[in-house]
Amino acid sequence: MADAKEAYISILEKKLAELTGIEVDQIKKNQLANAADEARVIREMASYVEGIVVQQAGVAQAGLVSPQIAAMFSHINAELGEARGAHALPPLKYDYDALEPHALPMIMEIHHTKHHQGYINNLIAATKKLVEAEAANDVGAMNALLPAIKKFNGGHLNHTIFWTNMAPDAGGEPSGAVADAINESFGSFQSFKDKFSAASVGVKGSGWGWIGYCPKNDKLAIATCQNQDPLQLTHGLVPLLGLDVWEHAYYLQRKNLRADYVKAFFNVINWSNVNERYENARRKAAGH
Ligand code: MN3
Repeated sequence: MADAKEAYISILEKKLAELTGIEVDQIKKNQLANAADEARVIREMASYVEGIVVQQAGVAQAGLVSPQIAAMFSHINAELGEARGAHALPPLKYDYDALEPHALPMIMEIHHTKHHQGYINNLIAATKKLVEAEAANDVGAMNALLPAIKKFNGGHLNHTIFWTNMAPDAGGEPSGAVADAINESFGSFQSFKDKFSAASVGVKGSGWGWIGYCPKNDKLAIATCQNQDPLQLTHGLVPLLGLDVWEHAYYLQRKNLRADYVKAFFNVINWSNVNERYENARRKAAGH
């Protein structure tokens, strides 16, 4: 079993060298440096959570605890039906090799089972600390957890949406209500594609490109978020389509060429999922 896996990896490495023209050792070195940096950030946030000391402080009063905390758990609940603290890795609806050649199976597997799972593990730890802080009525500790919950809850929600936004034998142009909304909001599909691609390629450092639905004006908008900041909390838009532009999503296959990765994403967009999300968001905004 281990031998088969090694052989498989070595074939992938050869393919990678052919595709990119770069020696696998160099790719590995760069990738390891990126992964180490990401791991360091996550470790720092995890020890930040561990370091929050819950005390018997003042009694929690309404309006003092950030409403963003409850909002984030309600968004997770709406997406996955998960109660606060009971979070698990949602299985993909396709195999890890199903999105080839647009995403390497190795990237899909690591991204799903290591990165996404990592956010879930840390979210559970942060939630435990939150329960402890609530029991002690420690408003300071509750609010101190906000950045950690934002990162890990956002990481869980963003990836969950992202996996459903892709499918094998997908891509092309949208149809249904969301196609009309795209034409209305951006002029044409091509104009939307250009704007979404430019915004996603242009995210500084790690983050996400999104199309969201604005319940206030009943229109679509393109927005970007840093790190794992959730779209709804940051911009007030309901997420319909998200693109992960963290290097862990593409580096192994495309090195630093984020624009190529964004271009390839259009071949796997699951427009029927995006349309379903659009119709649900609209229904909810209309109050039925
Ligand atoms: Mn990711």
